[in-house]
Amino acid sequence: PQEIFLKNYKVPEYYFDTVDLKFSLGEEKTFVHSQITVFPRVEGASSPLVLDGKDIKLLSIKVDGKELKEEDFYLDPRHLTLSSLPSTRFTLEIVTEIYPQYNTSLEGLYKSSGNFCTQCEAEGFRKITFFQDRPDIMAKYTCRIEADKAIYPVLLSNGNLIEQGDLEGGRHYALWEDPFKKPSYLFALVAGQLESRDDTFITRSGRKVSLRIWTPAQDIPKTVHAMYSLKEAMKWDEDVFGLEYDLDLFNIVAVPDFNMGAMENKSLNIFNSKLVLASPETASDADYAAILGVIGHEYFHNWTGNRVTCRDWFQLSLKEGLTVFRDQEFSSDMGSRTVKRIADVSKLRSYQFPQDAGPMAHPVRPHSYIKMDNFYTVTVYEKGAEVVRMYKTLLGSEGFRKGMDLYFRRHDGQAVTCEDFFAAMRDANGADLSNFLLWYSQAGTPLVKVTSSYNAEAQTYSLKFSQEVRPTRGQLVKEPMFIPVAVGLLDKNGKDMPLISVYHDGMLESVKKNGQPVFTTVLQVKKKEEEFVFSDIPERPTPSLLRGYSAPIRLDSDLTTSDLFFLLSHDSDGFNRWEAGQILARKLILSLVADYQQNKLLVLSTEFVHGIKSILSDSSLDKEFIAKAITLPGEVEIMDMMEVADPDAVHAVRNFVRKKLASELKAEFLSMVERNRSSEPYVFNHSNMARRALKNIALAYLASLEDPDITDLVLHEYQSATNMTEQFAALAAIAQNPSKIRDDVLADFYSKWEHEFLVVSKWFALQSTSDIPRNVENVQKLMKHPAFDLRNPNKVYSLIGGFCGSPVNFHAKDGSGYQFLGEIVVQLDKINPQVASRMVSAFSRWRRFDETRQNLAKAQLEMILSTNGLSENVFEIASKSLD
Ligand code: HT7
Ligand code: ZN
Repeated sequence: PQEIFLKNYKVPEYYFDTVDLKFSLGEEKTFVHSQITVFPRVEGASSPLVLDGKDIKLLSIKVDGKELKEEDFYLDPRHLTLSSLPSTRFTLEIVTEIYPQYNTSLEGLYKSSGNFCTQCEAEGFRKITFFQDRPDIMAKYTCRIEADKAIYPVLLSNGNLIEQGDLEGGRHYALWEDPFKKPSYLFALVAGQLESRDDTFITRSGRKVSLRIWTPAQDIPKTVHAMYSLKEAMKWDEDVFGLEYDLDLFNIVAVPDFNMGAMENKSLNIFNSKLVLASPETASDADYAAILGVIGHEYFHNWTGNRVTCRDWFQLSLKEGLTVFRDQEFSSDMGSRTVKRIADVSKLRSYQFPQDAGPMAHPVRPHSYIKMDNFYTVTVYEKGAEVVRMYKTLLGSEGFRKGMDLYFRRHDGQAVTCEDFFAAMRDANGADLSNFLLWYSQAGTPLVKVTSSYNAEAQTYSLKFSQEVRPTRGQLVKEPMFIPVAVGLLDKNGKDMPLISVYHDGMLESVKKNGQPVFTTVLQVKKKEEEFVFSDIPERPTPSLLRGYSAPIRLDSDLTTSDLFFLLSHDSDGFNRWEAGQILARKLILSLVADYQQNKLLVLSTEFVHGIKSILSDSSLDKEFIAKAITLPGEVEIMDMMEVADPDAVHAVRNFVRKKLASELKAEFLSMVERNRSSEPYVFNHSNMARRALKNIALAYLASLEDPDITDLVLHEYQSATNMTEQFAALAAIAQNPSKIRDDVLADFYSKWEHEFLVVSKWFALQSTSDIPRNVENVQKLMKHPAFDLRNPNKVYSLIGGFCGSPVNFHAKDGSGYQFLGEIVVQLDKINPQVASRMVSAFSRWRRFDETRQNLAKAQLEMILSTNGLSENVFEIASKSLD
């Protein structure tokens, strides 16, 4: 397979002006007629025009109406190369034949539950017709769709519907025109039996926009929340960024077969049904929150991604990092900012940190790829969002907004790079962002060490920073990064001290804002070693470092256990309050893991139990914050901090701590369940979600006790629940421990919900992630369950992805988990390479484990690589994992 490099980017030799597509959709064959107006970048230059094409049958090519002679084109398995072309603007017509009904890759044009739909990002358009399938080719499109009227009554594409009518033989057509230039990856088509929920949105300039959410008829009642989310997102983008929607129609279509979450095609977003459909009975609070965030995300792409797009796929984070940041901010504004930040940072630590420390480590802007699909990663998305957040931290809200405004002023309608975004931020603020661009090019999580000292005589407080980025694949030497560290100092009563000035680099700099002292200031750490000295500090403070998690780094400070308990109860920065508890929990679990490995008796510190108890009883705290604060760090996060990851020890110790807390605080947890019941109908809002979160975590703690009275209580919660959030939490609590009751309740849940595809996926996930011994056998059985289907990505993610996410069974020392995954990857690769390569990624951290596990995992990777006809997707991940 060929590796593609950022450094080899070349501007296209030809541009496309207009693209007129005609689809004739059929059960056996689909014909695609494409008419493109082409112009050379340099008039008179006679370069060949190389078009991309994959798995499509070429029927004819015409240039300016004349069939091309055989000697003037060359077809290979991936390209169609045209030569002897006119030296000025010309018309190119190409007819292809495709077979969407056999397309199980869910890329290009395919069928989902009998309906036609498309997924063109990143390189799926080339599976529809021959094209320069790259994002810097932007053109205006029309799309005429012709299909059987009874089977496909609804025909949708991008832009405005300008004509429709009936044809002979029971067929009909619709003609769509998109007035905005777009790259091919934003093209979309949908044809099928669908109904819509309709609404309108009036933009702040008074434009009336029709909103339509399309699903099969029976699912329409489940689109209320998606419509609410869309309207909130449209309003938020106007309020916060001054960005209005630009067409008269916005369509969303929900499909059950989709490789990722959703796709931002211009005015025709296509969504995985999981991220559209919700009712209180079938969707949990987490689902409701995810729908809000993803509907927002795809809508926000209309400006960050569509109006201004990427020059090439290496720049993916330009649109994805920025749009994730925007959706995070949107969700924060719709709920609790602190809780959202905690959730986002937890995700970063559990998924992105391990990626950054493993063989798949890559910069936010990768330098090379074999298959672009493999780079839709937590690094590009989540770390990319952290990079955008750092601009805001450094420039302030107003400065950030000025940068965004300039970015749109300069680049509307263009395909640009991460440097263009950086330049807009810098120029709009006249800011010195020196080596900030390293965040785009250097992989790995910086490790920052901080030591502090107080000088009572001089009344100064010093923070000394040192930073290191470990070598990653292909990047052995690293430069120091530009790290914004937001800092506050707490006095002995836990109040924020006023900050006035800081000595740095031999200069005394005021940190005041508008002549007033501040309570948080952002230190710009840029060198390998650097000191900042706060002046006018009358007593030894407790530092609150990296407030709000102001940079995506690992921080190692000299805070003592008592400092951390102090911050846990006093820090005015909610994120750092939570963080103090997490650091304490991580330290505690790691030291117990060492005890466990030496067969020592495990003892839980009473100080820790009291810390948790005081959070539980603090009525001034937000309930969702409490739920987060008493959630122990995940097993992956803990294993990530060990020299050699030991899944069995981490699992045993985390369970021990959970159970011990449950028994010490049983009365508190019981009262939390009691006090947080409600007989009101389900409402999705912060206070109700917070209440349910607290009740559910209390139930989970209690269930770990394996006490028959508690089992009765949990069963009662399960049976009396009127919404999925509480019903599923009770089911999960019961399912923790193997028993007849567990089996019965799981069977009961399935029989209640077997006709709800999305609930069945939850049922699969609950069982696959279970830590019960030898769970691989249950998962193998579930693969044969009539509701399981290897062709449906949601089911694969639930059952196989879920299993890999449960360390104790996936990393079973007998290799059973690895062998199971190895076999599935080979099978799945033949159906859907994108999904198979997501699954194979579970092996990539194999070097973190002991020798026995290493050998077993490595053998599976080698087995996968020796398979005939392996996709490039899986090849790239498996081979880089072995590197
Ligand atoms: N921009 C979208 C990316 C996407 C995608 C990429 C590769 C393969 C399938 C895909 N489906 C959607 C999603 C987003 O908004 O981030
Ligand atoms: Zn996106």
